[in-house]
Amino acid sequence: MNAVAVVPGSFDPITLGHLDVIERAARLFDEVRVVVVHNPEKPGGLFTAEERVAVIEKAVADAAFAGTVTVDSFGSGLLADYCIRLGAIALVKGLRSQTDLVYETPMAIVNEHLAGVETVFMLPKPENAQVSSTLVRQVITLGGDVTPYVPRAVIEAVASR
Ligand code: COD
Repeated sequence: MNAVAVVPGSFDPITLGHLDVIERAARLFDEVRVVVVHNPEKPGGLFTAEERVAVIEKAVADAAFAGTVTVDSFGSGLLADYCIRLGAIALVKGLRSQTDLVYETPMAIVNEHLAGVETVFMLPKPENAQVSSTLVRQVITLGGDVTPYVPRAVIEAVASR
């Protein structure tokens, strides 16, 4: 069996916390599809969906696990349907806090119900536990250095603006 997992997120922008989850998913599954999903609770954004995909592709290519990871974007519709179309058996998500757990639990239950897709939760490494795209966007907008929190591809994308 070719075990395929989906790692969904807003990824605006991808952080070292996200990249760690993607790398660990790539160790567990034969194929990993990272999907930029439009989150209606997070309108606007620093990067467009196309820019986020390009930055993730660059960050993954720079990493050793690039071979089994592909990147896509998904504008509207159910993530469960996307998983069915892809033949994915699992969603992989990061769980940093009780807030994440409260947000993710109903979605995990519904996705299992709609598509038979399991949600695998990964706890962050301690150094990434407080890292969020929201924090990174704030620091970028205010002209600060986000090098400790993001892959080099994000730094390059910010510099090229
Ligand atoms: N370390 C580890 N994990 C992290 C870190 C970190 N530092 N930062 C974020 N994460 C995890 C998050 O907990 C999340 O699991 C994932 O990475 C993505 O995070 P974000 O912030 O980029 O993306 P979100 O939280 O805006 O993405 C939410 C989704 C769009 C994935 C979510 O809303 C979803 O699954 N939507 C599906 C839409 C759908 O089908 N709805 C129907 C009901 S289920």
